[in-house]
Amino acid sequence: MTKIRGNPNPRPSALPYTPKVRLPPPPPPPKPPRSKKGIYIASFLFIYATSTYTIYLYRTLLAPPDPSKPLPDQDTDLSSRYNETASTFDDNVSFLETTTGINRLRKKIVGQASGHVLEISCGTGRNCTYYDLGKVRSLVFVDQSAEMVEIAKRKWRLIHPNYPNATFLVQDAAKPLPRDVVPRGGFDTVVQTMGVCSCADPSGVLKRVGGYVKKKSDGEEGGKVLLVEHGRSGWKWVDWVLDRAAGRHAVVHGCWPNRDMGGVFGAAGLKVESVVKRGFGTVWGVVGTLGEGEEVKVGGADDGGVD
Ligand SMILES: C[S@@+](CC[C@H](N)C(=O)[O-])C[C@H]1O[C@@H](n2cnc3c(N)ncnc32)[C@H](O)[C@@H]1O
Ligand SMILES: *[C@@H]1O[C@H](CO)[C@@H](O)[C@H](O)[C@H]1NC(C)=O
Ligand SMILES: *[C@@H]1O[C@H](CO)[C@@H](O)[C@H](O)[C@H]1NC(C)=O
Ligand SMILES: *[C@@H]1O[C@H](CO)[C@@H](O)[C@H](O)[C@H]1NC(C)=O
Ligand SMILES: CC(=O)N[C@H]1CO[C@H](CO)[C@@H](O)[C@@H]1O
Repeated sequence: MTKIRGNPNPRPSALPYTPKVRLPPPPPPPKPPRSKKGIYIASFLFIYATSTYTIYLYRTLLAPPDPSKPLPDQDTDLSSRYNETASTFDDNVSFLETTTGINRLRKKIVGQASGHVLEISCGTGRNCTYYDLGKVRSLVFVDQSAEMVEIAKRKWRLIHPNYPNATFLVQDAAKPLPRDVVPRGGFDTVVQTMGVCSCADPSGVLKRVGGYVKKKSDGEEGGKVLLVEHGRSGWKWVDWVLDRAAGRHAVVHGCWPNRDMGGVFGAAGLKVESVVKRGFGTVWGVVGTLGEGEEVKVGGADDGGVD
C-alpha cells in the first residue's frame, strides 16, 4: 500500500496582499458557563428554611392536641394577651405583613378614610402611615389595651408631630364612647384592621360602632366602614390548617385565626360594597356601610360633642 505522504496540517500560505475590505470584528468570546454553585446553595437554603419552618409549624401548631394540655374552647376571649405582647408586636408581624402584601391592602383600604375617623382595635397603630391627612379632619383611636395604645400614640406623634386632631382612648370598643369624642352627626369613616380575630364579640363591637357612623340623608352620603380582617378561607385544606392551629395560636397571640368573617359581618348588619381577598381568601379588605337607621349612642347623653 502506498502511503500518501503529505503535510497533515498544511499552513495556508500568506495572502499576497492585504485585503482592503474591513473584516467584521471577531465574535465575542463565548460566555464562560454560569457557575451552578450559587443556585445549589440558594436551593439548599430555601429547602432547608422551608422544611425547618414546616417542622416548626407542625410541632408548634399543627400537631394533634395533647390531652394533658387542654386548649381553650373556640372563641374564648384571650385578648388580654396583647397587654403582654405589645412591645414585640410590631417586630413579630412586620415581616409577614410586608411579604404577604397585607400592608399594600392596608394602604389601599385605609387610604380611603376621610372626614372624622374612628379606628377601633387600633393596636400599635399599624395604619398610622396610611391615612391621607389631606382628607382626614380628625381621628379617634380606640383599643382596650393600654400597652398597645401607648405604642400607637408614641408612633403617631413621631410621624405626625404637628397633627392636632388625634385622640387616643383606652376602652372596650363594645362599650359606649365618651360623648365628647363623637362628632355631631357621626363619624364619616370607621376603620378596623385585624380586630375581628381578637374581639370577644366581634359582631357586637361592629354593631355598636355602627351606631356612631354618619347616617345617609337626602343628598348626603352616609359614613363608610373600612375593614382589613383575617379568618377562614373557604378552602378546605387551608381551613383545616387554621382550625388545627387556632387554639395554640390564640393562647400565644390572643387572636383566633379561623373565624368566619362573612358570618361576623352578616351578624353585625354590615352591607358590603366591595371586598378584595388575599392569601387564599384568609385576608379581606372590605368597604361597606353599617348601622343604617340606628341612632348614635354615646356615653351619657345622646348628642355629639366634637364638630
Ligand atoms: C391583632 S391586634 C390588631 C392591631 C391593629 N389594628 C393592627 O392592624 O395591627 C387586635 C387588637 O384588638 C384589640 N381589641 C380586642 N378586643 C377589643 C375590644 N373589645 N375593644 C377594643 N380593642 C380590642 C386588642 O387589644 C389588640 O390591640
Ligand atoms: C389588659 O387587657 C384587658 C383586656 O382583655 C384589659 O381589660 C386590662 O385592663 C388590660 N390591662 C392590664 C394591665 O391588665
Ligand atoms: C414575638 O417576638 C419576641 C422576640 O422578638 C418573642 O419573645 C415573643 O414571644 C414573640 N411572640 C409574641 C406573641 O409577641
Ligand atoms: C382639626 O379639627 C378642626 C375642627 O374640626 C378643623 O377645623 C381643622 O381643620 C382640623 N385640622 C386638621 C389638620 O385636620
Ligand atoms: C406607623 C406604622 O407602623 N406604619 C407601618 C405600617 O405597616 C408597615 C409594616 O408593617 C410599616 O412599614 C409602617 O411603618
